[in-house]
Amino acid sequence: GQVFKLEDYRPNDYLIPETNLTFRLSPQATRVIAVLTVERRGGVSASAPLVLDGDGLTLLRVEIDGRPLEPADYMATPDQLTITTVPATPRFQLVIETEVAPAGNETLMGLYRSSNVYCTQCEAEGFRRITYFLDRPDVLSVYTVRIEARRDEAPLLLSNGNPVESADLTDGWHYAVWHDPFPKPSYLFALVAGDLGKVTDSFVTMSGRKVELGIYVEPGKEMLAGYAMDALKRSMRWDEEAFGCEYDLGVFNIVAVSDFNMGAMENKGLNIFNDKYVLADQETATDADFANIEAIIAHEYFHNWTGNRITCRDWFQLCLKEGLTVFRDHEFSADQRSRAVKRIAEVRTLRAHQFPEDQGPLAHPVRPRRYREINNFYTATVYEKGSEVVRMIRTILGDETFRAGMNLYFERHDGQAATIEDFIKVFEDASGRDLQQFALWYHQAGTPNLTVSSTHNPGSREFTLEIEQSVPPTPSESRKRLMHIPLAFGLVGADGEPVAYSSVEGATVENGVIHIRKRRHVVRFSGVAERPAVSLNRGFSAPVTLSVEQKADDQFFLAGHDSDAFSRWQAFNTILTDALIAAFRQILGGKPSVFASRLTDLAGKIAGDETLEPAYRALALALPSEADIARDIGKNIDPDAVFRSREALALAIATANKKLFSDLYDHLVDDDAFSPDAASAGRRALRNILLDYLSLLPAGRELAADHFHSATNMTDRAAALTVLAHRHHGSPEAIKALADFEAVYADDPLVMDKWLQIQASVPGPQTVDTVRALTRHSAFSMANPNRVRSLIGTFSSANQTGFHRADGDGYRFFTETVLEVEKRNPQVAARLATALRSWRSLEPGRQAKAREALLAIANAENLSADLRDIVERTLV
Ligand code: B3K
Ligand code: ZN
Repeated sequence: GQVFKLEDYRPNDYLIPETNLTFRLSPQATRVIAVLTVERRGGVSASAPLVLDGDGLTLLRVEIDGRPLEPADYMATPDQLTITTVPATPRFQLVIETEVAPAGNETLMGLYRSSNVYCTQCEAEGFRRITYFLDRPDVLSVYTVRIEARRDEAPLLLSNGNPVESADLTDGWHYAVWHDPFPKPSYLFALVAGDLGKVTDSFVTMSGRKVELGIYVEPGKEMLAGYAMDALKRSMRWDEEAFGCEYDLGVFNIVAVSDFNMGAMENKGLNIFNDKYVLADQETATDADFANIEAIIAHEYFHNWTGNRITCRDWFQLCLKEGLTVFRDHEFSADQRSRAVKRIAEVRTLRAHQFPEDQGPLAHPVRPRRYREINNFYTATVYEKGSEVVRMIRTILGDETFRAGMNLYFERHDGQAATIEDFIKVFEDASGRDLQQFALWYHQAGTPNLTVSSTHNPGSREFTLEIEQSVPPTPSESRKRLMHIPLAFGLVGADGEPVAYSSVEGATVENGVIHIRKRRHVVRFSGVAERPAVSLNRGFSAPVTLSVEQKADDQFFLAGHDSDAFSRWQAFNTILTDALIAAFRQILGGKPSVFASRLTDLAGKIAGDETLEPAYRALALALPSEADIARDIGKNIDPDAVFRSREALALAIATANKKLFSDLYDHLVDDDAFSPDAASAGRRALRNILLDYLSLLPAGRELAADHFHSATNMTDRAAALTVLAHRHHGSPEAIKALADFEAVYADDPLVMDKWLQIQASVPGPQTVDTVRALTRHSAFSMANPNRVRSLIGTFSSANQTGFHRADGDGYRFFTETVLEVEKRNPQVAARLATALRSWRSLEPGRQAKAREALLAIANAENLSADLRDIVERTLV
């Protein structure tokens, strides 16, 4: 396939300032008439051909300025329309008529049908499946859209912008016209038509304009949209307060559909959502679902300014909108909930998804320079690491200067398609700082590592930190340049208070941040009488790994005393990780795993510490996942030994704290009416993790069964079902709970997704058979991305012992399924295939089998560009 390169960027010869679309909707044959105002850019020769993108299109008519084109004047293929003879005038009108079949479109790109609703997905390159166009983000156009449909089939007709008019036509048809005054790239176009239930509300903006808000859902599900609506209004207010961003149209609509390739899409004025991120109540959604809905509603809404008003020049700049918008939604959630808890959760996610990407064959810079398939670059690196990079800019500049830079960004680039260079420049201009070395965070792949050691000299009262940076080689980038790493730190005295120092040399230290810019810094703090404990990378100020020579005593001290909540959590997490790695080695050596009592004691202390938020305590008690442990071990992974080490530690903690955990569990029972707020969710999270521990002890199975049957919300019910299915697999209690759950929720696909997920993640070699059987269950469908991700995605990316079964059967199932999904939906298949990205860190036996599985995919016939790209990069 073709490789697209950043350095090849050049603007197109033509622009399309106005786009008029008419849709005559019908499931098998929808007519699309595009009336485009085309403009030749200044300086471009009149003989330059106009080359429009298409994808599987059937051309019915093409006219310029009212006259049909002669066959000699154009060339049409399904994937391109080239107009070879273009009028000499600088502007002309081009009419293109195409026909598309939404009903047969299982790729879920372009115009398709989801449960009888017409909807679109155009990012990144889906618009070209609707009509021939300059389908690239730097071509901004003002859209007017007329939708015609049968009123009984589609009483509701929506598109971007504001409604202009609507009326009946003959023969039971009707139409509506929408106009979006803001020029936008084609990837932000959207259309929805169908029979949907509506929830309405309104919002008054900071300048006093009233905005009509609508959330559209499957009829009968209106009562499940209340939380999403509330989150939307809070997002709109927050963006005004935090960033001065005001909404700019008279209406804002959200539509929930059940077949969707990702979470949601920020189309101007008409966000389209995976219904999983809209519909919720206590019966059907967990606290994690509520938090995700809040974050994604906010994320898509925030794109209105960071993405839509200011868009990307080309797809290499994807992080310009995505990294920045993730940063904004993280800040929003931090303000709505607990900042410390949110930060810990973010870092856990980053480490679980971005670190393995950055440390494996699919590593790429936050701003890539090459791609074969852009849809494969909607990655944790672009999104999550992209957000961390924006966070570091704020850390370096300080809140106020950062905000000034953002204001400059909105002022300078509103209405433009911008680049990462533009983004960095606004912060350079706002601060007067040189950010060129810092900009390497956008250009260089790989997770930097900092090696740190310390010495204290009581005689000279000098405390010294030696810090050395290295950036590992990544595919096609063997040599790395030195990065600018803002490392937040604290020196903590024996009383837990910050240790004062009189001066520091060896690095710039500002506001508690050491600026690492060279390979090696020897940072000397003078006037330090006693040896302090060092708290490093406070608040996770930089997305790096640390190799610290630190005494275990210091680690225990910081886990109990660090004033930075994140670092305190980190200290305990490091203790747990170290213990787990040691246990893993003991298991491989055939020895029993033993754990220090001060570790299990500390777990108890944290669990019972009433000065800490319950949500924080729950996060601290959550052991590193099997994948986390494997990543930290790094190579030669035997997933079964990892699993056993984790189970052994869980049992040791539970046994040592039996009485405490059980009292706390009883005490945390909540009789109040359900509320999804962060504090209530935190109490449920703590109680549910205690259940997880207690379930390992005698009578744990009965306790979990009780928890399940007495649950009054989905959070508790799903937590108990997980405990039963995972820890007491095959027991009568587990079998009964799974059956009860299925009986109650059989008609609710989103809840049945949880049922599929819980079973797909049951540890052990037998699960591959369960999953195979579940592919034939009526709750499953190969055509629906949510079902596929719940069953196949969970099994392959969240079940280490099942998927990596020693005989390779997990991989065989995976190969077959990925290829089957691919026939319908290449994008979803390519995403699934990334589950094998860390195959080289497995022990040799599994490694060979994983490689065979990847090769089997690579050698399959008619492989899509999406899947080929992932598999070939993974194998390199
Ligand atoms: N911008 C969309 C993602 C589009 C993915 C295309 N393959 C959702 C988001 O990030 O907000
Ligand atoms: Zn986004």
